[in-house]
Formats: sequence, structure tokens, C-alpha cells
Amino acid sequence: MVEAPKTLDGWWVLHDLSRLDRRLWRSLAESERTEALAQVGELWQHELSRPKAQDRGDSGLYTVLGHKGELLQIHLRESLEDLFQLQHQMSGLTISSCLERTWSFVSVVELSTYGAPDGTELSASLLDDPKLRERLHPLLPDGPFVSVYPMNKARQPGANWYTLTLDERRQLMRSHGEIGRRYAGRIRQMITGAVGLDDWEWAVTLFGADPLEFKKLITDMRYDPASSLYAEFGPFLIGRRIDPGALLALWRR
Ligand code: 76R
Repeated sequence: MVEAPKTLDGWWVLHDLSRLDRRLWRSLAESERTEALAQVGELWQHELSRPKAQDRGDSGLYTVLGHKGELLQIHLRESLEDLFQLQHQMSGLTISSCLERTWSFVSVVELSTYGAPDGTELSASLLDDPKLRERLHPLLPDGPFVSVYPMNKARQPGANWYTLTLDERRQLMRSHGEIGRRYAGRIRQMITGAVGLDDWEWAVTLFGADPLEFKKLITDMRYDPASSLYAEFGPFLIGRRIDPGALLALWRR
């Protein structure tokens, strides 16, 4: 029988990529720009750092290389409602009229239970496991590099993930997980599910200190059937964490 894997779902995630329209930005009066940057600083220092302090989410800023965008924000929150609120708050900022959104992705932290032994129930005791709760509510690790891309599992004749049995998928995910675990301690991954929420089925967000490790891990996975037969990818982004103060300094120039 073909059935969907049970998933554990954690914090809601907004990936938000934008670019500062410098012509528009420079057309503002100096005093307006100063005021706009003060608003941004205020928001990041207070509103956006509060969820982390209260263990209710996290927010991170990353500069991104290339033409796809220059600033990636990743926001994790307890509910989708919180993300709506955050977006409304952001759009009220003066700087928002100069920020052009170039990509975004809405998803929710997802752990599938392929790794669990047969018949494991998602019992309350399982959810009490602090390690599991931490994985469902991850704080953004300090990377400082981040690799982000959306993906689907294939639905083609001859390679259709969704017609495989649970057992077949479990086998495939096992070898996938083994490859991933070779990078334990060097790469942290965050898999977020987006079926019914956005245009791809998942976003993959990888964190690490050495960007070459991203290339190696993703290459290793390409040769593994879970990816070689069944994975389809969207655009890839490479970013580096930047703290709000450093970003403001860049924009102040
Ligand atoms: O062992 C476990 O408990 C978890 C095993 C595991 C699952 C179930 C796992 C491990 N992943 C799982 C699910 Mn993954 N993952 C990706 C990508 O680029 C590519 O080729 C694919 C993008 C990467 C880089 C990656 C990394 N994984 C999934 C799913 C959901 C499938 C479903 O539900 O149908 C997707 C889409 C996906 C994609 N994976 C790991 C990693 C790494 C690094 C690990 C090891 C993590 C660890 O052990 O801490």
C-alpha cells in the first residue's frame, strides 16, 4: 500500500530574498535614510531578537552572492500568523519602499519518520524527547555560510516517488541519511516542507563554515538514488550571515 510518511512539523519559516534599489534609496534625503536605517536597527534589535530570547523563533540575515538577490532573511516562528504579522511590520518600514523582493519561500520545519523503526507511533513520549523538540524548533546556527534551494521529488513515469511504497522510500531515505551523517558536525541541515504552501515541495537550508562542504555533500547526494532518480531542484543560493549592524553600515555608505 502506498501511504504518506508521517511527519513532525515544527516552526514556520519564511525565506525572503530582496535587493536594495540603490537609485531609489539614494534619491531619499539624507535625513530620511538615517531615519529609515534607525527603524531597521530598532526592529532587528528589539522585535526580531525577542522570539529567540523567548524560545519562540529566530531570525537571521545573510548577504547573498550574485544576481538573484543581495539580502536573505530567514525567519522562524511558532505560527503562520506570526509570519503574517512580521511581514506587515516589515512592509511598514520606510526601507521597504526601496527593497525589491526577488524570491521568497514559505514552509514549515519538517521531520519525516522514515528513520523510525516500523510501527513507531508518534506518541506523546516521542514528542517529549528534547533532542527532537530542538530539531523541530531549530535556532539558526552561526554557519556562517548558508546554502538554500527548493526541491521536489520526481513524479514521472518510471521515476515516481509518490508511487513507491513506504518501505521502498524508507530504504532510499536510509542511504540518503547515511550520506548526510558523514557530514555531521560540519553541516547542519534544515528541511522544511511546503506542499500546499509554496511552489516547491521542500526547501533545503544548509549551514556550515566551509562552503566547499556544501558542494561535496550535494555532489555525494546526487549519486545516491534518493536524489539521482527522484530529486528535482530549483535555484540555489549561497549566502553568508551578516549581523544587522554590519548590514546597516553597508547601506549607510
Ligand atoms: O536519520 C534520520 O533520522 C534522518 C534521515 C533523513 C531524512 C528522513 C535525512 C538526513 N533527510 C531526510 C529527509 Mn535529508 N536532505 C535533503 C537534501 O541535495 C539533495 O540531493 C537533496 C537535498 C540534503 C542536502 C539533505 C541533507 N531529506 C529528507 C527529505 C524529505 C523526504 C520525504 O519526506 O519524503 C528531503 C527532501 C531531503 C533532502 N539529509 C539528512 C541531509 C543530511 C545532511 C542528513 C543527515 C542529517 C543528520 O543525520 O543530522
